[in-house]
Amino acid sequence: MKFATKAIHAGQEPDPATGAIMTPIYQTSTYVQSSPGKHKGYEYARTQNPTRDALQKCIAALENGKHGLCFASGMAATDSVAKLFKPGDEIICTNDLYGGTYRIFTKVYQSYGLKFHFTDLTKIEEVRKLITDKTRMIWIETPTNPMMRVIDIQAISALKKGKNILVAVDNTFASPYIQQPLDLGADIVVHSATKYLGGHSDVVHGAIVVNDDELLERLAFQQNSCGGVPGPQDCFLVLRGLKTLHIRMERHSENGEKIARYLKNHSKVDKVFWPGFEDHPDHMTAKKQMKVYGGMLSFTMKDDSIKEAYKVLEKFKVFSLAESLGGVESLVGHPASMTHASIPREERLKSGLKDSLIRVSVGIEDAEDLIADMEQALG
Ligand code: P1T
Repeated sequence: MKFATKAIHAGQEPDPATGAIMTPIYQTSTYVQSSPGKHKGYEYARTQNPTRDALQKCIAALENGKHGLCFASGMAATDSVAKLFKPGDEIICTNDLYGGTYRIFTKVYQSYGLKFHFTDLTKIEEVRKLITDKTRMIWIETPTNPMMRVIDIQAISALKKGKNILVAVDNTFASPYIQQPLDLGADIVVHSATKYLGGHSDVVHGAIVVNDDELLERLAFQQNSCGGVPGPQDCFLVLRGLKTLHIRMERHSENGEKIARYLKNHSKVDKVFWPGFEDHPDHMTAKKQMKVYGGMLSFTMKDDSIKEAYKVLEKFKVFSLAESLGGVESLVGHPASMTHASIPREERLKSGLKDSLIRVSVGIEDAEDLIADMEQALG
């Protein structure tokens, strides 16, 4: 089946009890047993829930993967991946990434004995030098949050050949409509489904997709043992969001391109970071692995002061100033004081995240209205 058909049908049969076309919200914590251990495949809702099952199958199908697992948030999904490792294990990780991921790695898992190397994953030879016999995972986020660097998933995945290393890709910024990391050699895909998968800024949710049966077993064990599972209502909302993912991503990308090109020609703007530009440092990688370039971008101002950034951010009327991204509505954010405040300033500057950087999640409104709002905010 092609993507658009899978987005609407994968994992979803009319409800066997009633024929309901849409997967019901199975709002139950437990299931009846006719005799101890004798049941219809469902015992307790932390372990299984039919609404969650449908969603897990649908996300897996969209990622061209075999198995999906859903979590209460993107961070709960990342947490389950980190729990695969033991003290002494080393993880190589992109140095430009969501602040919350940096925080859980450095403030939670470092104290449990995992060692993290944050580095520029676009420099493949530098990554190769960091690999030791203790390396167990390479963590990719691409495009990166918020500098919009694009990491070559295939080239990084080639580095693990013959070694006991997993490659995990946080596919939140792209969504499976734009890129499918498992097809490029990755072992694990992670999502903050709060973003494009849900698509309407009305749910916090996470997901993992893998192909390997043993890896699924280990992750499902974490999911059930630690219990960071989503409720059935939230699964329903993400399942509904997925049905329009392909259409939304096309419009996010079209609008993203229009805003990026508008900003590039603006006299007050210094640099615009959007992977569709031919002069973007990773454009060739983006062209190779991304179907379209998406609706995320960031930019710096010629007046590189935090005051100037705040002045612009306070003026938006159609764009809302808020954390998060990937919803139908356009958002702007200030990473240094919002989503990436948990990364020390000197670390942020290493990946180019200046104090004046503004991040934009371009929604699917009319592009003319969005450009007019940019114009008045920058003016
Ligand atoms: O918020 P949550 O669903 O737990 O997802 C965390 C997360 C994981 N990975 C990436 C790439 C993310 O961007 C996020 C969350 N990010 C924001 C809230 C943000 O505004 O960047």
